[in-house]
Amino acid sequence: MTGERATGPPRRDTPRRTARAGALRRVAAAAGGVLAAAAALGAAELAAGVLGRATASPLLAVGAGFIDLTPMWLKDLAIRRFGDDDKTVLLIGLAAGVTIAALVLGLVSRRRPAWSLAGLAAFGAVGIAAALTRPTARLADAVPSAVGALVGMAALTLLIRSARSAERKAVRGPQLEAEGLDPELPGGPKRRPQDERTGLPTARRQVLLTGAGVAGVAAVGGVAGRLLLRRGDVSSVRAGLRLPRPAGPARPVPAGAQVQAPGMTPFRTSSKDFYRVDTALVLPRVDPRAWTLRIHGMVARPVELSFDDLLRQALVERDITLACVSNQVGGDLAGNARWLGAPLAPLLRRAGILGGADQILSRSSDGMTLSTPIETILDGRDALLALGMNGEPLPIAHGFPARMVVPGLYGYVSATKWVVDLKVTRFATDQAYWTKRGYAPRAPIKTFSRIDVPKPLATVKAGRVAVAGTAWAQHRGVDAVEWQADDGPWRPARLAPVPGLDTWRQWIAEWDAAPGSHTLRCRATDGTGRTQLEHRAPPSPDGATGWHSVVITVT
Ligand SMILES: Nc1nc2c(c(=O)[nH]1)N[C@H]1C(S)=C(S)[C@@H](COP(=O)(O)O)O[C@H]1N2
Ligand SMILES: [Mo]
Repeated sequence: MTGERATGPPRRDTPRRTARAGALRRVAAAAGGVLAAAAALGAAELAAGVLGRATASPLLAVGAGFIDLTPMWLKDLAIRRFGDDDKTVLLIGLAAGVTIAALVLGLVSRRRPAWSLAGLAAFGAVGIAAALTRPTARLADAVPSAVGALVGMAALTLLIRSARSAERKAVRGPQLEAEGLDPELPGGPKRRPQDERTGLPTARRQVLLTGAGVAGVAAVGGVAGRLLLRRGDVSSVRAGLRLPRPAGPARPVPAGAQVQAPGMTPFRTSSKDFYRVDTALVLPRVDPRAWTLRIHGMVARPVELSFDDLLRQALVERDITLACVSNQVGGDLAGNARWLGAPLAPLLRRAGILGGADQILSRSSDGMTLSTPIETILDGRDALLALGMNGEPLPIAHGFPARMVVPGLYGYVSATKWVVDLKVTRFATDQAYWTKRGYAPRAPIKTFSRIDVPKPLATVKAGRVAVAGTAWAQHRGVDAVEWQADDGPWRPARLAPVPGLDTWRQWIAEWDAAPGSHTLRCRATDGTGRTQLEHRAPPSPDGATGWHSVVITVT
């Protein structure tokens, strides 16, 4: 019964109780920092949703800025360690950093509320700077971070105030209550009716209510913002698209293109297994009804193409293997798909290329730029403006509604996803994104071969063992693959047939394996007679070299 304590002797705070109360207050303060930060991010998300600008959401803008500033070695490391999950890892890291900063701000807010408010304002400024320096930024993109910072500051102020008043009451309350006075009535302590003095002390309840309110703002803002951002979703538009039949069908893939060995890589990569490499933290959602491709720069007649115009071109279907410059010796950042698209050469010729131009600087809807030598588009190879992949519209992650595909060049100098702009220019005039970060401006794919089976560190039975793998030298073709066990002689592998020069090529050999530990090696020779380099070089600046080897155990 509360009445009993009210008439008892005034409660004296023991040192232990004081220590416990202090710890509790610090925890509450730290939690307040996290709640205020959550409210800030939730409000910012809502503002981004209202604006329909995912790239202006502070976490995503800062993450994207981070990607742009990431040095080469770290980017290669991230791709090597995390592959397609590199962006998830980045976002988790960012969220962890924000949480720690928020805890610190909360703790600081107990003694120095002005500092913690200034801290929130500083985070807002970082968000604004990140959003405004995106290549596709508009002035309005500053709004989400600004709104977030203001809401966060307001939330933190409320939380500090309610905590302070609770602390004051915790000190004065017991004495006043002992005298039968209510410390929490407005206008100072007054006597209050006995029946109201029940339940949780109202001061602490008020802190909890404020905290819950702030958490509510965070959750509602975050969820509503996410829902609003889905307005821009183009999956249903994509699902409703019917692709025209190609005027130029693909050459049939020869029956033996797939070598028969358990665990072997499929000759055609399904779209869902196709590697993905790009800098997009938020996938661009480009509506084909609003999409246009501009061809301009050093041309006689600038061209603007709509998606309907693209569908009306004489489309061709081609099997082409893409490869990433970040692929390491033995790596799997490559995939072979059947692309449907319009040949790029006639489109460029329609615009009329002026003398002196040697580069196509392509640009995506998210502001990425890639440099492609003009001669590789005009020399008769199947350089495509692709809109279909493996019989379907391009998946959103692979460039919907349109991307470039140029056989023989690494992706970063040819395979522009979500492409919206082609500028005819010169290498001396314009530098693309990765060139500014130390990669070569031109990068033909280097001859590559790898052993797919047996897998590294596998254990196999002595006797006849199938050794098989994949080799590529797009647009030059693979003319030979040799393999070697330990330091034995180099022996030719059997090459599988291919539909043309632009896909990878599988190979297989039979090995009479004796018990023990063995090293298998392979190397390919391309259509110009040049053999893959033995020398190990890293992916930057223009693609890795070196012979692939695997160590296995034979029992
Ligand atoms: N818009 C855009 N296009 C891009 C990139 C990018 O970051 N943004 N990355 C390029 C790189 S480095 C590669 S290897 C290929 C990968 O294409 P994929 O993801 O469809 O396999 O896309 C290229 N096109
Ligand atoms: Mo790449």
